Amino acid sequence: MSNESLANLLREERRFAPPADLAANANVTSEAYEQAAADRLGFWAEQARRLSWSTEPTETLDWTNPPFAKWFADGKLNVAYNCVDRHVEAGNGDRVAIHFEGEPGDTRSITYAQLQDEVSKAANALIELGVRTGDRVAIYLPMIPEAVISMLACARIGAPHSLVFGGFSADALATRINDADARVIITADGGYRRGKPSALKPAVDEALTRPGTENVRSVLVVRRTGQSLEEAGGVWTEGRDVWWHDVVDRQSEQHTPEAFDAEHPLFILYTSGTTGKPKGILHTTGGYLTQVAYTHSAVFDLKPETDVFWCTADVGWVTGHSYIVYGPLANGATEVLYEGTPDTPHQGRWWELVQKYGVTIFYTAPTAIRACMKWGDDIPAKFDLSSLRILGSVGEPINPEAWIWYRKHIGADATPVVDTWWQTETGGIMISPLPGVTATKPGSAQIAVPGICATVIDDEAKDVPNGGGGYLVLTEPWPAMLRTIWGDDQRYRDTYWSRFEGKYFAGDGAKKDDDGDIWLLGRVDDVMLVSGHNISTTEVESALVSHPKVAEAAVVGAADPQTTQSIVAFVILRGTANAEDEGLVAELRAHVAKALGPIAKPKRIMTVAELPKTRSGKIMRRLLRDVAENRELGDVTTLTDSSVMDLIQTKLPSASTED
Ligand code: 6R9
Repeated sequence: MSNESLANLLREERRFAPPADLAANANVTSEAYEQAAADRLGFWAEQARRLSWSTEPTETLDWTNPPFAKWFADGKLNVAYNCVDRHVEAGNGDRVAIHFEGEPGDTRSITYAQLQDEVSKAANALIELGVRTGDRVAIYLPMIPEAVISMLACARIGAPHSLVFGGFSADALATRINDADARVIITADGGYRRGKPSALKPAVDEALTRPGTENVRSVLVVRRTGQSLEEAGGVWTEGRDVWWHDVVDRQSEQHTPEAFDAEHPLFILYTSGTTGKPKGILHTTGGYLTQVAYTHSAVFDLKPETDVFWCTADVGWVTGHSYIVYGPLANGATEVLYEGTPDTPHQGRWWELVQKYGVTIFYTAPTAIRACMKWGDDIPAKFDLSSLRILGSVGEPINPEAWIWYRKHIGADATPVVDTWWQTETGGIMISPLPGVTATKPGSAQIAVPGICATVIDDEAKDVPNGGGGYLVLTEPWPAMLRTIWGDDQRYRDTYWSRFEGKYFAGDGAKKDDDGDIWLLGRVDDVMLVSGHNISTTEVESALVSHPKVAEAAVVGAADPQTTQSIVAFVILRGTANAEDEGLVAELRAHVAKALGPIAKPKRIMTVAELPKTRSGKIMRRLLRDVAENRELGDVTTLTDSSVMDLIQTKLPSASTED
């Protein structure tokens, strides 16, 4: 698409109506909004009936002690029973739950009946290792079936899990083990990444030498790569370390799940936050499972008999918890689990897997979509992607250019794209189009899903009118909400509930367009103040990426004596563009000025080869601000690749331009 036609498309605010057949057979119709608006709690009580309870709840929400919510408090259920056993009991034991694809190409398909056996054995093994209801288990695994099995085994015995992403260091692992006071760790010798084995167990060994980790009794180790532990720098500690194949494989396949209170802790998941120690976000059982099951069915229109779902997130992030493990499995879905990176061994690997497994619903992040755009349209074009019927996006604002590319080149210009806004803290999807109902708009997450109350307010906590911008808030409690920060109720209150009385402040900026649809504008900490104007980093980035020579962009505000802040942009060019092209910077500045007005024109633009990102793909603007303000770099430990920053810093003097 030419740049001009894209601009026209956006100017028209073109909407894409739901495909007629999808709308006719959709799981959710527009009535759901009316029903939820008329009786919100009644709506959620009805959604809770999707689950199998051993004691049906009679209470829906207890909000007598805000911000501490209880949902379905007198109900009892077992999460693993809901995600596994009940599907077998319903006669679907032969349905594939997980199509696993290892990075080296090894595969394993696990039916619900097999999953029931595996989860039961792992639960029995954890009990043998002394894990009791309420004990915390840390899970530090690659994307292999044992990660899902371990999570469900923990849920089955009521032991809250704490996943630590396999890319995190020994230090990050130690901090999380310590904070949650974990008793057992489940890990692997390693996993495969970019064509090579990548060790994990040595990081566990190192973490367990740190103070505060003394209560870890056992380390259960999956053999995945078969590498020598000693060569990888680890040690086997007799009496503490045990192999999965020694301990789990010999267990009985029988385990009777016990029902737990709806408010029993299900998991802790740490989010790094910009300052201070990581926050252990606590999620509980009944409300969480209700919302993730409902949203997975409503937002992805899941038909468990025929769909093949694939969420590309890592299980170590909340997206993996809610939309690889708990939502899809509660709904009896068939899904793909892929261990590796999208470009190993070639840049078409994802699309090859879509073709191989006949994936119908695909859920990924904008950063990945932009990477695929950069690699070129011809790559997905080599594969048969005709099975796809719904595409999802999560993790960052998706710029209209990437949205349209995704729909056109992956979705054959026909599949709805659902841009889903939510957070680790919200547990499940909160704002998103519904594929059979909403006419979608490129770049906008649009409206809160039925039963969720979100709005945009100003500094005085007043709703902004259509066309206005401000802070995104949630005005009513929701079933999958975090219950607290593990061990720190006061920090929970202060972080989320103190900025605006009685409202949950998500930390994101947003605007409402003329139709009242919500557009996310990034973290408010990232909003720039230029000569008295608030300018969103997201909007300037989106304008830059709409230029045909730009693949990706990150924008920050740098302190400026004249204008308070000035806009500094870091851009990655598309394959054919030349970084030394003198005219390009001027062209890009003019392009932004045309799209957003002269005030939003970046003062400096630097071309770079890579951008600093967290391991879940979010741009670390804090580090770019350090560069733009010539400061020493702050904490780089959550960066995927710290050499990126060296590269960017060396580029600094030559590539900048002043007004
Ligand atoms: C699920 C997840 C949460 C933050 C959130 C926001 C950003 C996520 C988004 C989005 C715009 C979307 N975010 N989805 N921004 N549009 N569709 O990503 O959780 O890792 O906790 O991050 O991600 O800034 O506040 P988490």
